[in-house]
Amino acid sequence: MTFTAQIKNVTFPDIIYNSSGPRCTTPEELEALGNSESSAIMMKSCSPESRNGNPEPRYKEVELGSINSIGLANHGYQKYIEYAAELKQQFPNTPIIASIVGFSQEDFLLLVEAFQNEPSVDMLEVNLSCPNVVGKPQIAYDFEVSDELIAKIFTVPGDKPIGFKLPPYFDPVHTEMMANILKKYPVSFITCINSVGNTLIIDPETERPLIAPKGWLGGLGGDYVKPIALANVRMFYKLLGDRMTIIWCGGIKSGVDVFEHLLAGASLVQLGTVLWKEDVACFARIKREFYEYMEKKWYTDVKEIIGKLKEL
Ligand code: RRO
Repeated sequence: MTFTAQIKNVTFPDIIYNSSGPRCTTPEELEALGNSESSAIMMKSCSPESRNGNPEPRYKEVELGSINSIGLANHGYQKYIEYAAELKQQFPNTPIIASIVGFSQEDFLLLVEAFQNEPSVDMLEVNLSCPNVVGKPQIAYDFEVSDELIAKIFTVPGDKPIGFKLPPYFDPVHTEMMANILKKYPVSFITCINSVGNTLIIDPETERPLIAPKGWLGGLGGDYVKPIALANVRMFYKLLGDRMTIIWCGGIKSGVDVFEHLLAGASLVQLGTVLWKEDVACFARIKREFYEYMEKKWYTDVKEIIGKLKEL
């Protein structure tokens, strides 16, 4: 069985790892990921300065998924450089990925430069889609601003793969507009999708919303979002699959989910809500289920299924 993946010079020992967000903020959480069957260590999106994030309650689980408004709580990028150096010593064969967010172009450029210069970081995921900072709209919904920012990011020297975490798009015209921007630059990968932003879940017992920040609105993940993520992966695979890796994030909780997303065009997958719910044991379980399903279908290499969704 061959289940590895390659993005530029970065080799992934398997195709399932954590998404930025759940259980990847503290050194202890990052070490637990290194000791798990996650095939990479993705760190929490970081900003130039440390942030406490939004007031509690800011994360809740429900049967079909999760809602969060963490508000980019993180220890500041300098700490994640330190954490990455320590993790690399402990887990030399595991790719370490920095996730970065800025509040201005200058912030993004500072962070890209810092992580490009840090040898223990293998890859950079630039988050253009955080839905939970009050007064800051999701960058990737503004095509002009995104284009200008992405152009600037690729002026920073460095040879580490850079990719972008995108929000869900709900109209193919918008997907195509973003694809046309991404095509202009040496983008190595895109991660589809961030949580579905600004949703509301109500508890009918208490007659209250589940989370407090931002007028009770938060990013939705889990089962709710899987078909949205699938559609985004498929649309971007059709538009960009020949020039960059498509990474799926959004609603995976079983090995069969992984199989479906590979069919749609993803080459790697990230676990979010299920990692929050089950902790790091989810990697071994989902990997085992995926292997079993591949065996049942007589496939031996992920390349046999990536993008191979059959026509109707
Ligand atoms: O920290 C958050 O509230 C958060 C971020 Br940065 C993000 O990109 N996506 C999300 O659902 N939550």
